[in-house]
Amino acid sequence: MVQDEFNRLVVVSNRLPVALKKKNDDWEVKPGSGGLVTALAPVLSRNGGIWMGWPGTAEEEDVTGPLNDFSREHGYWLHPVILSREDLHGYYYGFSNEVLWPLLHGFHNRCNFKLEYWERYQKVNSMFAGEIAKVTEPEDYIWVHDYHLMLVAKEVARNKLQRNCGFFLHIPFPGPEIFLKLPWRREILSGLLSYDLVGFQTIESLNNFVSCLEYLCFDMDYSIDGTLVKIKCGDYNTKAGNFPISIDFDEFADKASSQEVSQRTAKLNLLHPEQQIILGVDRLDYTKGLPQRFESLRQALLNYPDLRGKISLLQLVVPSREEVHEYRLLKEEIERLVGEINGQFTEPGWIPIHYLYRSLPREDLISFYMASDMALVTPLCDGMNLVCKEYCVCNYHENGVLILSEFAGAASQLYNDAILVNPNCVYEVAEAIRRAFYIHKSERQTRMQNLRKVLKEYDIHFWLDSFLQAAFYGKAKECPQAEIYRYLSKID
Ligand code: GDG
Repeated sequence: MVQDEFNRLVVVSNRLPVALKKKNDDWEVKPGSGGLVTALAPVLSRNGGIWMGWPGTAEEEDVTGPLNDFSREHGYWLHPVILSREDLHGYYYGFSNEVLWPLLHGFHNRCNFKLEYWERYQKVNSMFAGEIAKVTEPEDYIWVHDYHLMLVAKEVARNKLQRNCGFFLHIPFPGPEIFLKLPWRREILSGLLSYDLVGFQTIESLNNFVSCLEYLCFDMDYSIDGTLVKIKCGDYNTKAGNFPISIDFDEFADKASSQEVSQRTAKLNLLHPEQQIILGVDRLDYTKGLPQRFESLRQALLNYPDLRGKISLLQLVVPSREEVHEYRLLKEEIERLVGEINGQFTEPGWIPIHYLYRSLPREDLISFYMASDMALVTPLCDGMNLVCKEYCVCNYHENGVLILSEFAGAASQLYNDAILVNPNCVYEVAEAIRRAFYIHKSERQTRMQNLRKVLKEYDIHFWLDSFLQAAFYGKAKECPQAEIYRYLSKID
């Protein structure tokens, strides 16, 4: 078993997988509910592993006690990395969210390449490496997550620490035409090359990474070894692979069929039995293509008057990065569009867009998934997108349709049975909405059955095993994934 190959698993991410809330003078520690925690927790607790990250609290707060209580109860250790306000400003809001997030999603015009951000990013990555030095041993496996921490392995090596370190990028990696805009492109690439294994969501991101190396490292050499790429670049030797992340199929399917969720779904179904509900669920972010989605709905209602009164978009937007001016502007734009479209089309008894700006309890979210006739998942760029996977897994009645952006990583797995769209083209998305509305019951069922089959086989546990097998045996598990642009690029 691959988990016998290392002593403890040490997961390193920007945030700890818990939410801390102060109640009077006591701290309440609630476990995170994401799929990542569900998959990693059993491996972590097997040998008293560690999860390292920022606890989300102010530097002057001492949260060691409550975190230790949580650790004892759950069988793995939460190790806080304390960040000052200046650290957060430069490393998190600055370099991570104003440089790497837009750049890696292909929005280089939105980047704010401030030198002070870069300096703080290096400092905080070095702090994380310092914490690794304090609490880990050479036999541990260090698994670093996401774009906030690309330099950690390099810093670990700089400290002359022998550690086996892997990295997984949750967001896309762009091609050289975008990545080369970054003033610190060489440093970021050498940071990634310092890991023993670098994992991406899709083959495209993996190829883009290799292409960037080819541009910037003149002595770069690589070979394909089964499912992995072996890379040699100067003194760096590493492996890279594609590992599409997913969700816990059984957990979502069980919740969806629970009595509590069924009751909530039944209530929602009663509200508009004569209408088809189109569901959108997204964090507030410019990568998610929300304005374009609303324009597509407008186009559908203009082009196909037969849909008026028969479809409604139920759009949940989850607040995110509200401190950032750009995100506040996006919220205003979204709310203006919702008002405009509702003003344009609403009739007595029917409203085209139901808009919610908040986070919902997981059970409510699942009942939304179940009560919807189609999901409209149209990001302009997305590493994977778990919402579309959750929608399909919860749809065990197999009567929903998935309309999915070709720019979501998930399209590389779900391309055959989702209706794929280019989210930049409002006419195409409008036509897809009409198509989904009229799609025959039996076709809905076949498509959803196929989607759920893929998701059952390649779930979060598959992802975890595949990554660890690549790390320890040099071989990732086979997981069929299309290179989506090749698939779509048949020119007639
Ligand atoms: C990054 C990458 C990649 C949403 N609303 C509520 C709620 N959610 C949960 C969903 C889902 C998650 O948030 C969103 O995940 P996504 O994958 O769609 O998007 P990002 O947050 O941008 O995640 C992405 C992912 O990392 C994993 O690698 O797929 O590409 O950008 O799980 O269920 N949960 C609750 N209430 C809500 O209102 N409880």
